[in-house]
This record gives sequence, structure tokens and C-alpha cells, in this order.
Amino acid sequence: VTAAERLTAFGAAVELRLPALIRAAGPQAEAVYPERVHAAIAHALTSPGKRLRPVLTLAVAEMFGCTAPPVLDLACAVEMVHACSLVLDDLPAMDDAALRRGRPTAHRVFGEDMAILAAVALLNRAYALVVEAGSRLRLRRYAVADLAHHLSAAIGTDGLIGGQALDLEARGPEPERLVSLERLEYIHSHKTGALFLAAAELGAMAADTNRRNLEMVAGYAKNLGLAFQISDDLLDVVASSEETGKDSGQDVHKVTFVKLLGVDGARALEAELLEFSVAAVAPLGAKATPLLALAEMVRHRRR
Ligand code: GRG
Repeated sequence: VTAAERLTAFGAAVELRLPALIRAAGPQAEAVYPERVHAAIAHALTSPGKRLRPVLTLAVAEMFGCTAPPVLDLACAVEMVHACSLVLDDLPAMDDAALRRGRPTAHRVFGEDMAILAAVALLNRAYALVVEAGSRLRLRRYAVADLAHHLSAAIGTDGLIGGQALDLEARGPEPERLVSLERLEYIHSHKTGALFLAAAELGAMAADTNRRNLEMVAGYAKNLGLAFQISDDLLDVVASSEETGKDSGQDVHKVTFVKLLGVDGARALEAELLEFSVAAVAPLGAKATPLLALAEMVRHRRR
């Protein structure tokens, strides 16, 4: 199998596993209530996403020799955090988006109240899964608390929440006059890059690999995440919502790399960051081929 086929297989495994993880196992699992929250969670989680972050977790874990079943749940936990962030980001108080993954956004289908509860439930479930999967892995170098801390750091005010908060503050007429390139890099590397970083770190920790390897994949993931957000800025301008499955032109009131650097400048920066990401894992040699394939996917993505 080629590296690209391996990535596709990881995505398919995630796809298959996600629905089973919505509810915790146990005596409550058969309960029907709360139907609308569960339906909203299913809508947010099982709609057709690209599954890049969990694929990254699985690819990194396998690269360091770990294919144990709990890694799949760890990867799904990362996707749950991502799904949570999308539901929140789409709310009227934030992007007020109508379309996500080619479907109406969670709050448009289930109402804002249920969408908020579904987002919080996804986040809550993600932490439970990290603890469960982390315990089953029986790691030597890392404690379960290390996994939870890395995830928490990625989400907190120094992670997704921090990046999103500054992004929201930077909106208005002519946002490009308010925000420097440095601040924009902070916004993007936090609101998007941080979860790519955690996805890779969790994969490395699940494989019980050493700190040096952990740092290597962290360097890869940080650059990949930032490049990914730049490609997102580009697609908002150059692709249609039929292609991306979400509202395009969402960024008119936001500051983006395209606004600060132009389309060509943003493309050049994206290419440079992808080179950095690939260079970070070069010492791993042929083992890193799936990570190179993932960087290629980001380079060529149209959705
Ligand atoms: C509590 C988890 C949590 C978050 C709160 C709302 C928020 C803070 C952060 C939002 C961050 C956000 C939505 C960043 C944009 C990231 C991005 C590029 C999303 C699109 O990712 P894709 O293209 O989406 O991978 P699919 O649909 O393919 O999964």
C-alpha cells in the first residue's frame, strides 16, 4: 500500500469508529434521552469531514510502531474536540455560519441551545476517551495525565480558545489595519495549529516514543497546522461553497493571510511552511513517508 492509501485507511477506520463512541459504554448506554442532544452530536461528529487530525494521530503512532486499538479512540477524541470547535465557531455569536461539511450547521438544525450542549458534550466525551484509551495503553514514558494535559493545553486560552478570542476581536471594517502579521500568526497557530500539534503529540505519546521524536513531530505538526489555516484562508477566497462544503466569503470581516499578503504571498508562505514541516521529520527517513503524504494532501486540497 502507498502512504496515501494508508492515510485513507486511517480515515475510514475513524469514520467507522466515531458513531460507537458518542455515548459512554455502561448501563446508561441504551437510554434514549436526551434524543436531540445525541442527534446534534451525531450530526456534528459523523458528517463528512476530512478527518485530518485523527489521521495525523494514527499516522504518527504507527510511524513509531504503535497500532494498538486504543490509539483509534485517542484519534477519535481529537476529532471530537475538532467537531466541538466547529459547532461553537458556527454559532450566531461567532461566525453565524449556515453550511458546514455540505450540510446545515448544527444550530440551524437543532437550535442554538442543543448545539451548545452538543459541543460541550463532545468536549466532555473527548476527555473521558483520552483517559480511558490512555490507561489501556499502559505507557512507560508518559502518564495518562500527560495526555490530558497536552490536549487541555491545545484547547485552552493558550490554544484554540486563545486564537479564537483574538480572531473574534479582530473583526470589523478593515481588520487588516488592526492586526499585524505577527498577531495573525498567533491567531492562526492557536485557533488551528494547536489541535494539529496535540493530534501529533498524542500519537507520539501513545507510541511511548522518546522526547526527541515527540519534538520532531511537534515541529512537523505546528508548521502543517499553520499551513493548513493559510490554505483555508485561500480556499475562502478562491473556492466556492459547493467545493468546500461551507460558506465561502466568510472571511470578509476577518483578517487573513490573504488580506495581509495577497493570494500569491499567502500561497508562498503556505508552501514554505509545508517545506518546514517536512524538513522537521526528515531525520526519521523513510518512516516519515505518511507524514509527507499528509503534507501533500494539504498542498493540493480543494475542500
Ligand atoms: C472548546 C474546542 C473548543 C473550542 C473553542 C470555537 C473555538 C474555541 C475555536 C474555533 C477554532 C476553529 C473553528 C478554527 C478553524 C479551524 C479549521 C481550519 C477548520 C476547518 O477544518 P477542516 O477543513 O474541517 O479540517 P473538516 O470539516 O474537514 O473536518
